[in-house]
Amino acid sequence: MPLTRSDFPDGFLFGAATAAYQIEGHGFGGAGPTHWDSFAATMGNVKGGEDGAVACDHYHRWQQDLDLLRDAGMDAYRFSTSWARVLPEGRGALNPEGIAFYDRLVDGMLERGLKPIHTLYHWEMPSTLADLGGWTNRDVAGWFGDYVEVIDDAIGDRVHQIATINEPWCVAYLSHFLGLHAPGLRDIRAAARAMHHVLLAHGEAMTRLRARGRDNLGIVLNFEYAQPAGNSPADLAAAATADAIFNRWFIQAITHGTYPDEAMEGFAPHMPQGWQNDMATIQQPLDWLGVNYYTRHIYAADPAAPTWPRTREVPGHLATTQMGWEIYPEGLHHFLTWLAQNYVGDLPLFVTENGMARDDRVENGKVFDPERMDFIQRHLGAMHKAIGDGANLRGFFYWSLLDNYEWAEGYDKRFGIVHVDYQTQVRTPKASYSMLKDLIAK
Ligand code: IFM
Repeated sequence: MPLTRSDFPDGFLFGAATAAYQIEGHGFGGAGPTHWDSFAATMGNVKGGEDGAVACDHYHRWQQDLDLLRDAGMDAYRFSTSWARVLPEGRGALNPEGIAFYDRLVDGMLERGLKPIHTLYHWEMPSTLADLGGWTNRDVAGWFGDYVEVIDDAIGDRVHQIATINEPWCVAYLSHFLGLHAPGLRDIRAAARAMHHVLLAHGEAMTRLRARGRDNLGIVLNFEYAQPAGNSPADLAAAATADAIFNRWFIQAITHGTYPDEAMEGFAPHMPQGWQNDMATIQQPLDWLGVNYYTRHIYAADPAAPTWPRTREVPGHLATTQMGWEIYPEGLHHFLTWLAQNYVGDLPLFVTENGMARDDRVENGKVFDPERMDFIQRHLGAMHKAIGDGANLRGFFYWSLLDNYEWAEGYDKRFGIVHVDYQTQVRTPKASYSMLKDLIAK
């Protein structure tokens, strides 16, 4: 039997998520340039050189988009504010148009009965601060703290829940070690610094928001199941290293004030001086934790690799999404129970992102996406089982409400429960939207 709202505890939140740069249209409303604009303008970084200048034109169509959430019966909406829209130079002068936009947006959510779940940073570092080293510069914690206070002045009285940073692994490792997201660095020293400073900025934001009397504060971490390719000690160690970098680094720092040994094997020589003194700031108590989960990866040892981490990925055999990601709901159950048992105990957890990309087409005015419907049901099954196994899971946000700018993949990959025609900006709710609407109503 497909799961419905009635299978989940009272008060469980159903919602959808988006992020500012991916939907708003960064070219509108006086927003300043970000490192994603320059990354996208650089040959070879983003498919088709596409950027977020227009995206889904949510900046002008936000009322229609909020109506879609309300009409699906959603309880909450996870959105982010763009630092460079609020402060075009990252610091100093405010952009009144940007502040007014977020003010209207939050009021629009409340008018429609949607709880605003606010993410403070979903990846658009203002270019002026990127010029100063962005996440590699220790001062980023203070810059971020100042921005947090400005946006909190504007909307903090009305948001229901606040997340400091979305997916610090992407902010730091994917962007400074693997070079696949802005600023596109492949440098272990930069990566070690970003891995630490992103947490320091989180701690700084938590401290400032607490001092302002805010509660319901958390962070959104992403997790990918790290499966060893075989049973050899070398493959087990390879998977443990990947798990340390991806899954344990951030939560261990926040809850235990330490970094995992397998990751420090590579990063220790490159960490900023005196990093140990920052761990108390990083270890701020959370009110909730956001879990983003999409897939698993399989790791084998790569002893011949000349440099750390000496792991390589091995292809799996499961069905994949348009991103080429294996569909593995068991991993979501694993992380929800593992987090509860090892790191956060009874702390409220939210699945703040989970979803799949599919090559959706509009046919006769409709989009039929049965694979996505199945994906959602299977992952809801994993959440339901995790609750039964003791995880204090309080909500699920589908990624994403709309098809949108999928970063280095451009506009090709469609994650939405609502199709967006980027030529006309026409929105077409997909069959998965109707399925979610039905299951929420029951
Ligand atoms: O689109 C992204 C989002 O910005 C962060 N989490 C993963 C999604 C899919 O790749």
